[in-house]
Amino acid sequence: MSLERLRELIEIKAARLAIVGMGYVGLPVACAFADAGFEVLGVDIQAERVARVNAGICPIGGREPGLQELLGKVVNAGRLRATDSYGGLKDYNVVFIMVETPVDETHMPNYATLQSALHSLGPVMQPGALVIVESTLAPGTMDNVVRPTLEAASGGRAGVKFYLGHCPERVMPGRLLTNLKRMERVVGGMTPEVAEVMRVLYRHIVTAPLHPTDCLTAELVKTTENAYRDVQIAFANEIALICEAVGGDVWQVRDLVNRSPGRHMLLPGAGVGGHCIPKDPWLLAHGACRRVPVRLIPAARAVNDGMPSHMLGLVERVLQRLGKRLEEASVLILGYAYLEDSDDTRNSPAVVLAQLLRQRGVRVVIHDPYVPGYAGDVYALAEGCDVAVLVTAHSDYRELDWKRLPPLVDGRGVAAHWTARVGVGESYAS
Ligand code: SAJ
Repeated sequence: MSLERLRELIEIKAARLAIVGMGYVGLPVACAFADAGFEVLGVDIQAERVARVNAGICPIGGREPGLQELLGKVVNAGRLRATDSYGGLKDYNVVFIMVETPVDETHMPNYATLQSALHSLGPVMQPGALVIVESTLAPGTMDNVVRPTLEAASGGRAGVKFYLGHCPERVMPGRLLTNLKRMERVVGGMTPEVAEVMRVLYRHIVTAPLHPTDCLTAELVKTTENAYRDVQIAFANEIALICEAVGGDVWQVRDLVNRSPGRHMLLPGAGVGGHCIPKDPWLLAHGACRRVPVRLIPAARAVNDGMPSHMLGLVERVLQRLGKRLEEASVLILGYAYLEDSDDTRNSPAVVLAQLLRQRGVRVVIHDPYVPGYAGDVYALAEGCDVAVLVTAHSDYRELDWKRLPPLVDGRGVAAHWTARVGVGESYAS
């Protein structure tokens, strides 16, 4: 099929769309395109996830406003169905790839899932199909990994047998559908003509501006925007450590700094979690291919990754004042998710802190109103605990009666009554 013909089919919503990966990125996109009027096939290797989608039951956790309703609507309308087989993809004009692209313990990209999807797609792909990768990629991956893998698997060449594009996702747990519709997107095409077809396609579900560009730029934008945020957070954390060391209060310092034009210091905290920020800077650094001395990105990662152990230090100092050794203490962690008002615990600093405490023999009690298994009466859980540590500033915690809790180490500067606070250190007043 020619690109022109594909564009015509897309414009009248007659193009058939397939989405590989029915996770927190793929599922909302599948629902949005189906709701826009396209016939959509979801592909996922997890049979249980496929069954839930076909039953109209949302397979991803968390509070995602509107997603369950939309899924039920489009499945009942027969516009979205799911399968664990790639075989049907020969009938689909556009194939989105939305699978995980993690980094390993040496911070190298792990593209095993991506390559597996490409190897499965290649042999069955419709001639002239447009393949769009939304997964976050190290700069250069589309040209050096995706293209050659798909050419080998399909026996054809990019631009002849298929077309390639990269439109990095910009999802946010808790706001999947809203972000999808309202956030600007970079649509990177292997050629300007492909980028234009992608723009026409995404216009069906995105109301915000769409920015056509090339694949490399799209890879750079996504990894840069998250590396930028990681460095910003690391700066706030380093200022917090300095303030503690010299007896300052980072929360007051931050407030006054941000009154200076053009300053937007972010929030110090107990660490940086989630599915994007801890990973994407490493993808960007990898893309630099050691051609430049990447120093700031690893340094920022080290600062942020060091915050859970800094919190351990604050806990230890409070316990010392109470005359308690770590190994005989009980500590209550407030907030296990990585993000306030979320149930997502991926790469959560609280998980790291709990491990560090347990390694030192501490009895750890965890409360989190959003994470299944950790909700419940926080005051009851606090019984018998020597110290509480606020790691994630869930809205629910802003109403706590702190006097009913043990001495608090406040990891986000939000508690009204605390004994130690990140960016301040110990308070001898309380
Ligand atoms: N964090 C801080 N201080 C801050 C901001 C965040 O310590 O000032 C911590 C959070 O507690 C969390 C981690 O960093 O543990 C990540 O928080 P986040 O607000 O960046 O939320 P994420 O990880 O969901 O990031 C997503 C990203 N979106 C996409 O990748 C599409 C990121 O690019 C967005 O900037 C971010 O949402 C956002 O702005 O909400």
